[in-house]
Amino acid sequence: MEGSLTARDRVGIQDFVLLDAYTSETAFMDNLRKRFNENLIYTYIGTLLVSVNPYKELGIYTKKQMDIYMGVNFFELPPHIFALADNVYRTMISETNNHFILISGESGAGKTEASKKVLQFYAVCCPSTRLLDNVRDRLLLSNPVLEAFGNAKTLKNDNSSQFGKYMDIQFDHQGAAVGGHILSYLLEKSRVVHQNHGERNFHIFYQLVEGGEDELLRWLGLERNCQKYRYLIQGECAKVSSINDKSDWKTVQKALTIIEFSEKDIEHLFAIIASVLHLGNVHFEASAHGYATLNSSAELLGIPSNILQEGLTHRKIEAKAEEVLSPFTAEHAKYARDALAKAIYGRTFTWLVNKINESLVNKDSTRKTVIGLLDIYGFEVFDVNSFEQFCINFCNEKLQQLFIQLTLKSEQEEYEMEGIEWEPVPYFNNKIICDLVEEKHRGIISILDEECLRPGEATDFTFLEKLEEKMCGHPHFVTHKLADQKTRKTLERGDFRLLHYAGEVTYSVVGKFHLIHKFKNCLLLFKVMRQSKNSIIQHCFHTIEPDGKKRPETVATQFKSSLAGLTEILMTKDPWYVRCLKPNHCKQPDRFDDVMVRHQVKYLGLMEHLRVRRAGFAYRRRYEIFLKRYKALCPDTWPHWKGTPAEGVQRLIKHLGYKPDEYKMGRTKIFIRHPRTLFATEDAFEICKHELGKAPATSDKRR
Ligand code: AOV
Ligand code: MG
Repeated sequence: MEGSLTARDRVGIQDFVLLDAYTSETAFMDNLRKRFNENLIYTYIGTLLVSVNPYKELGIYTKKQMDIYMGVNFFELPPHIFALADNVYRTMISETNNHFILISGESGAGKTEASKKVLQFYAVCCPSTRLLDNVRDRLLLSNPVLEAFGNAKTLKNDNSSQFGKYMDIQFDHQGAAVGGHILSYLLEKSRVVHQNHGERNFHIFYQLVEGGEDELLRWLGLERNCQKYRYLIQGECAKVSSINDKSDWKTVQKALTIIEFSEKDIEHLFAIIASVLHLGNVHFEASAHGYATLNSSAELLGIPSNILQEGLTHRKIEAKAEEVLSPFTAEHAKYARDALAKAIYGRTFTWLVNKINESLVNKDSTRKTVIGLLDIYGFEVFDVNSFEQFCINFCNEKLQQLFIQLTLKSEQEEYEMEGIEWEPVPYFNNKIICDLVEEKHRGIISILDEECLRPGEATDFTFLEKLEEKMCGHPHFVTHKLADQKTRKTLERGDFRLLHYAGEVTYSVVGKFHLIHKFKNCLLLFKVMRQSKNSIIQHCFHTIEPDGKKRPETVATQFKSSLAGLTEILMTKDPWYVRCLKPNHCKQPDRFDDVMVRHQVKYLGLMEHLRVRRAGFAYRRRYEIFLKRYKALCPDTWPHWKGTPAEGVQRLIKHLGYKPDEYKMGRTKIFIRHPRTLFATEDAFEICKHELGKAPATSDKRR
């Protein structure tokens, strides 16, 4: 027994629910750190999985590991992402209902890696027929493609997701993966034209330039030198040691073929990528070179170059009955060029997602159940934060809200269903911040819309003034004008600050919130794009553009609606959570920054979640499972119990000497008030196992 205690001391406890001092943040941190130092990056809070990014290969994701976790009861093995994946899968099969796994945490915490591990687990472990093998490959290979086009190196993460991704994996009644569907959310496309110092554009550009075959590059008019392209070098770090663009290019090429992109599609796709690079080199002071690259761009896009040039340098003014073209200043033309590059890239990305979805469609109409995987950009705070961070952080705010609603709700329901009384645990409810951003007529997005769509001279500053007027006194909103003496020093006049659930973020409004009147100037350009001979471009710009007559939707409103849609999708499914923590700011292994981790533990609400899990009863297990594990501890139940599991458990715990106030019998589960009780039982089980020379309880390998 002493031996097992020492082991526990060294590697910590694998489920926080069993922590004695469960309200102590220090005890929580001690346990997390202890485990991290032993390379044990996973710990449970009940069925929630906490993961700390190790920033090194641990060799724990092999096929052998998958086999170990396949079909084994959740708590019988050390915590693992595979255990969670397996548990979700088996619950789905046995209850024939839909589930989702919400993976959250800040940028670089390991969300995307976790989601890939889950997908790999299903790809390898689910039964399948030969016929469906290609669905499996496509599901897996959609990842490198989407990452190439949708991820980039940022200061926080060398492979940072610049789009939100929700993926449904569909299973037939035998549990085979038979199809999938991906929803993508707001690609942060401003980096197509601008990157902050130390950041890169999307991976695909570098992959093409570094890895593209000579012949391909010649055809695209590209040189094998990233330094030649303005859109690639603003962050001054085209080369990154952790990234191999050349081999990634090969992976993407292969993936595109397996997902069955036609040769024509692939040709058009890379023509577009190259055209964006050429576009970036167009400049508008009369210079022969500038026009040469404009010609290359036009050619690749399949548009006569004089028409593209006209579109880039003029806008259409409607005067009474006729249309007049009025020339741009060089400044405006640059803006139009960048707007076009972003629009082309963004729409092509959407096309790409749709194309992948086509290949994942399952045509058979029998009933399917799904597991949804949500991997979205993490909470971000940079030195300068703009509209993109505003959207990303709002998204995280919404997901936190969902987490709060679902955990409170499901816990409450469980006690209710089992006929057990409970007392709610107080939470910081971030609904107030969600409302601040999205409330109709009064929220920040509404005010932004109003300013964007208001005819006349709306500017960044009128927007800020409106905000100040409406938000005055709101506990989570500050501007220079509204700030107290102390805060004012750290706030610029053109900024506003939100006190998010995860911390303060200062957003720059000036030049960063893209008021839409600038966009209207580009309408002519969008018309031009519709004449393209490139089938993808044609397709992407085919949809009706805002013509200035109908009130168009702003990006912010579109995003808000898409998040509302996502919430709706998730609410109909059973939730599972992976909370990813980032151990340090330097992307380094074996470094556990206490202050930083503690902050994340706090804002992710892990302590409260633990408290809710423990409110009243620390532990609950279905009668069958409890009995199966511990039946050897009582002569009446070993080796076989003939009555109902509930009666068996009753007999078993009587024999173990559980006192009446230590447990409650629910309808299907036993609830244990204090972890000590379970510990004692678990220790007795260990000794018994030792004495019997083998585990009396067997894992239920069902597959
Ligand atoms: P993120 O998805 O949470 O950030 P990633 O999943 O891309 O973060 O992880 C960042 C990096 O951390 C990876 O590229 C790996 O190098 C390393 N890493 C993460 N998880 C593991 C693991 N389990 N084992 C080994 N290394 C790991 V963002 O997309 O930026 O919000 O937007
Ligand atoms: Mg990611």
